[in-house]
Amino acid sequence: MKPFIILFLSALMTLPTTAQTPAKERITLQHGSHGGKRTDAEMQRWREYGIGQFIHWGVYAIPGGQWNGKTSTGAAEWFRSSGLISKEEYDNLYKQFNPTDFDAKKWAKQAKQMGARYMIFTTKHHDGFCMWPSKYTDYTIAHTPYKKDIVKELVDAYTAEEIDVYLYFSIIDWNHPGYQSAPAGNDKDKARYEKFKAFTRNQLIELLTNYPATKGLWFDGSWDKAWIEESAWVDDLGEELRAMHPGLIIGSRFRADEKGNRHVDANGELIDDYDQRFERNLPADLKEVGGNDWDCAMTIPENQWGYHRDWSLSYVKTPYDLIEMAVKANSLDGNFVINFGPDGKGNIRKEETDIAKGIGDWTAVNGAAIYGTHHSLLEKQDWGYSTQKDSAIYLSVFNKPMNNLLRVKLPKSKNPNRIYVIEKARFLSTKEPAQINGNGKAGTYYRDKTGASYYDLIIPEKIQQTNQPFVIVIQLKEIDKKDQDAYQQAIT
Ligand code: FHN
Repeated sequence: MKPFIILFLSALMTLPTTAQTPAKERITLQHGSHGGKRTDAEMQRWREYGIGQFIHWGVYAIPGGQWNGKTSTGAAEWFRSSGLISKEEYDNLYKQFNPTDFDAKKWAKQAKQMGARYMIFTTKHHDGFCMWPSKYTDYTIAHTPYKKDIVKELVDAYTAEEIDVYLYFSIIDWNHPGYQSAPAGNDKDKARYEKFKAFTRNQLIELLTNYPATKGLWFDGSWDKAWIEESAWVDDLGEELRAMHPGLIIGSRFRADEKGNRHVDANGELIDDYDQRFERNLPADLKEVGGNDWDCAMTIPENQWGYHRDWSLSYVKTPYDLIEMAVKANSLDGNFVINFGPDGKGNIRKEETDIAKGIGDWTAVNGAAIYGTHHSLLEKQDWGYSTQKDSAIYLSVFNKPMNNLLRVKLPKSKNPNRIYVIEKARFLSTKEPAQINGNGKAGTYYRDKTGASYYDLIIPEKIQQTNQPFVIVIQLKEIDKKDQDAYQQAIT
């Protein structure tokens, strides 16, 4: 053998057999994540909401996506940029804003019936129009024919219904002369942007001062490079707001780290209290959630948040669709927020009213599968989603089995000599027990190679025939394998 081949082979033999991945070096950040998950009572309450209501309401509700006989296919709340209305016409719409049908108590009652435990309201969207009488601009509700403080009416009405209120606030403000999307290029622009920053800070302090019942701030439009570059200032502002309003909840859309990362910082850690990346898009599984708290805000039509007169432009979700999404969100440890876009007079459209009612009729019976729950011990199964609260496991069934037998796969015990069995099972709608096929006697359940067991629960005809998703709540028990048959006979 040639000497260089011998050298090469012996070098190969001295190499470690498994490749070592070097530990990722932590980047020192001043303005990244400020710690792990919050454990305080306010955040715990947030985690248990399950379902929320979003309301997008502003002067864009007057055109409702249409102007001079033309219809915008874009989002109605972006109508100022639709090209169908001049900026001047849009910026004068507020002079006609007079929602005489607005009844905050009626909205709050409807949200309560739907099962919303929190509500997020657009105090100011990208157009800069303020639904509260801000003293820092004239572009507010106080200068409309309506005059009354809409934010106050809503905070009071929803709080009275025990629905927590969160204030949506857009960083983008097309009405403020200092607002810029790109970082200032010269001193004049810098000075203008400083004024905009001071204005933004003042408005946020004003909101928390005027509406002390507010539980959190829901930021939007924070993707501009100009805002991202202000990471240190924004971080300080966040700390200031938290100090003045203990327990305040802020999601990941408020600020970036000093490297320009949004939502998660350069070390991959969540910025602020919960992840806001799942807009109109649910995560596929727990892995995607990464152990973080999160919410998903969802529109009823495809991408319309504000009032659009024409809902024929896209698929409109049904209560069934939205209930399924809400249960899925909770099975993955998130909250689900359903958006409403009232019209220019202050009415919630009939389609939304009917949808809210449909969801509410379901949550009134089956809400235990959502509120205060988290992902369950069970793995994801084809019939739907499972959630858990303490020892109760809720099986929410969206794909009904054709043969009236719901096959439920139970988890494998960590102890090889023990197995899980179903101790109790009942339907939430009828409160009747769910029977195990064959009473779970030998031959009527089976175990796979991994040791997981499967049971068939009998779906009675009257439940099978409804066109609604249904819920079975089960309690599991771990027993010695050798006792399984005797145990299953005992619970009949
Ligand atoms: O541009 C907005 C949009 O109009 C709407 O307000 C949504 C709600 O989350 N946020 C922005 C898009 O992400």
